[in-house]
Amino acid sequence: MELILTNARIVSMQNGSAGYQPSEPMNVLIQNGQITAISAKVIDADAQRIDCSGKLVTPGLIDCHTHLIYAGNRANEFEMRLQGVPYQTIAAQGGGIISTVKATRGASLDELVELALPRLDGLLKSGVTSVEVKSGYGLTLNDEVKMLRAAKALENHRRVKITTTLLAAHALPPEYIGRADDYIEHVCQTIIPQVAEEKLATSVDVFCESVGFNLAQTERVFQCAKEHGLQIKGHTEQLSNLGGTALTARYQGLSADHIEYLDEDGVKALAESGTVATLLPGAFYFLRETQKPPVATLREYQVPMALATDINPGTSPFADLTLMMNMGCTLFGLTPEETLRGVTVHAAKALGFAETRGQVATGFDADLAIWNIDHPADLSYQVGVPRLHARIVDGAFCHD
Ligand code: DI6
Ligand code: FE
Repeated sequence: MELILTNARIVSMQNGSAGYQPSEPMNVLIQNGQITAISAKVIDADAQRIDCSGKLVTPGLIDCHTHLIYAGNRANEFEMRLQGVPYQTIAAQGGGIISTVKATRGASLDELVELALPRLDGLLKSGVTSVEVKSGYGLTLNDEVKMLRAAKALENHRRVKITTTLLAAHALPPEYIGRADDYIEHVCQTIIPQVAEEKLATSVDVFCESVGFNLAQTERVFQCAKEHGLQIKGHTEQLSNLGGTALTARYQGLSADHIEYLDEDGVKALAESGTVATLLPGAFYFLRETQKPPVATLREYQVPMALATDINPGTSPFADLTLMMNMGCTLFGLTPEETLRGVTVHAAKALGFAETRGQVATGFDADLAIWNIDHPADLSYQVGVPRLHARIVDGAFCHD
């Protein structure tokens, strides 16, 4: 399996800002799913040649935070919120995450896959080649396992690389009302060990929030995840400042996500641990939040910022990663260069793939997006105009 791309204007995202500037037309040799040479000279090899005709070639985009697997629909809650009912109130009344839990428990694995495919197709159309998918709408051992298996099964239906995260500590299941600590024990004694043993997820995430789990409960889950060799992620400081981000950093988490309410000490903690700050402007926009993440402070401390869709039925029903790039600029004041880094280099780091994904460079996975645009800022600029020419995943050319 060898492939040569010719006339590719590469936006490599290597070496800081230099990698944001499109190169002169180059040739790219791809062997066994990896980029093995990039050269201005003709590459002499017996391989299939694809003429990119001067199109831009970026790393395949990486959506490093999604809740792609779920059943049900929450358009009714959207209508309630527009009439002034807050998200937290809807959640407290049994709506919110729990309404999706009920629908997801009632769906089979195959149904969950079928329901997720159109959402996944939206992401792929926006140039995505890697997607992180969380559980968190099952909240029993069997239903969490079903969600993680459904997420993995997406790879059998589309050319895409799926990374799975266990989010059993997403919400308190109805059968545990008033017994949150007991549920956390169940997560730690039963769900995490089983998921680790079956290798159904590589990370564990917790919704650390007043409507989720408190700091002590979050720490209990992080400790258990570490003991089972799993990596750590956090939904932290989304609706209030509880200190979940600093806790995630203390456990060398891969990323702390949302972080609208993060303060300077929290930013420092991220900087010290090398944890990625993942910004989720879709949820900020859809909840009509006003507290913005501390972008200037994150820049000051050089914390890598990733950007993701957070696609989910309650707070971010958006299957387009380039739309998030646009929102990252308009709502959070990121530059188009920062947003592209956020869905490539930094998103790769947020998944633990900094050495193999997110750059067009020799030795990296051949996961690429080929675009009908002249400048990478266009990715953050236009919305809804088809620009993707093709994707390449592990060296396989996909015209989808
Ligand atoms: N934060 C969010 O925005 C989503 N989960 C989370 O922890 C919301 C998920 C939902 O409302 O279904
Ligand atoms: Fe989320």
